[in-house]
Amino acid sequence: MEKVKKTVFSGIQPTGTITLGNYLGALRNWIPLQDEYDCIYCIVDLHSITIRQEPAQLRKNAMSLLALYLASGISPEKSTVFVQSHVPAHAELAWVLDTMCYIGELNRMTQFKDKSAKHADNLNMGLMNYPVLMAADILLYGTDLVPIGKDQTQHLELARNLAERFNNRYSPTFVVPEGFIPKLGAKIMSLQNPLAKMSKSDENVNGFISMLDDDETIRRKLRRAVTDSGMEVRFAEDKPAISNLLTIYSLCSGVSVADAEKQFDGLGYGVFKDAVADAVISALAPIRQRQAELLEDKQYLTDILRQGAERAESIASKTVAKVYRKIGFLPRG
Ligand code: ATP
Ligand code: LTN
Repeated sequence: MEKVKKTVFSGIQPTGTITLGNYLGALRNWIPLQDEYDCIYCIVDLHSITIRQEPAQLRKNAMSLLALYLASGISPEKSTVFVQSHVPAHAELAWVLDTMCYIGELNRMTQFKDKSAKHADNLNMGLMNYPVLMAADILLYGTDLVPIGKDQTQHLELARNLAERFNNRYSPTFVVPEGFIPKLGAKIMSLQNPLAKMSKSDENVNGFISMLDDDETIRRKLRRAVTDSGMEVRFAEDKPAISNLLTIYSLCSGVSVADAEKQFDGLGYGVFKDAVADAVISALAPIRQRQAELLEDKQYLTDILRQGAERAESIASKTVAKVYRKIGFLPRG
């Protein structure tokens, strides 16, 4: 049966509080897609345990992330919102895809290389298999479009290759997904090092703005943000720090980068940084307030996850059944 609407799938790990980078590069772009697509938005907790997590904190992070999804504008009426570990099909398909993915392919992944260097004391198989589980997430739902930040393009490419490999080896089964990467904001950089990605696991808290930072903290972090030499507010390759702040300003205020350059012409970095702070605060404060309200009603949140898991499972379990049949596993009868 032809699908009426195309399918979107994306997810974020419940590893701490998400940053302005996650918001501008991913979450924010999920919202408008809800009107045009069948959207499935996942809290990818199976992925998060590739790095050690404290159980009580992990539970808390997952609820907090769900509330942030909703506070940012994800509608549980329009979209399917669920937790990855609630739907066993993710782990099941990941196993099948593991047998079709070469060690060399995973060894080349830059995120794997970065994370193994950072967590040398916990070089577990999950860290290496991470992109295969992500491929399973995407392929289970016949996903057409995957909204992600730039750092995930290599993983998406692997998902496409695994889909094609399965389709060629057996018969057409999986949709080969496309990435959806924003033109501006696909890689928000650290406020302390404009050559490194803003990351929620950065040990220098001044490098990132968390979605739950209060107004003062946001302003302080932006005032402390490193800048480039010179004093013009200009978007340029030799000005990575200012270009990053201009990107943040543009996305949070709605003013284009070109207009912002004109607006701050001759005003210097101090005035500019304060304006960036104002823009970020007005973007994040309402989300933060709404998130706190949502977290008051755990029953409401739990109900959303139960419904989401039911909907997701009804699609995903059919895909696994189809895959098992094509592979040649005996039917249960
Ligand atoms: P961690 O720091 O724990 O490795 P992370 O901050 O990279 O995690 P993820 O959960 O891995 O967060 O990513 C969720 C989504 O946010 C992905 O689509 C990813 O591409 C996007 N993303 C992450 N960091 C940035 C960033 N700095 N700029 C733009 N998008 C980002
Ligand atoms: N690996 C992603 C999170 C993720 C994801 C997905 C994103 C897991 N499964 C499926 C899109 C689609 C990351 O951002 N680190």
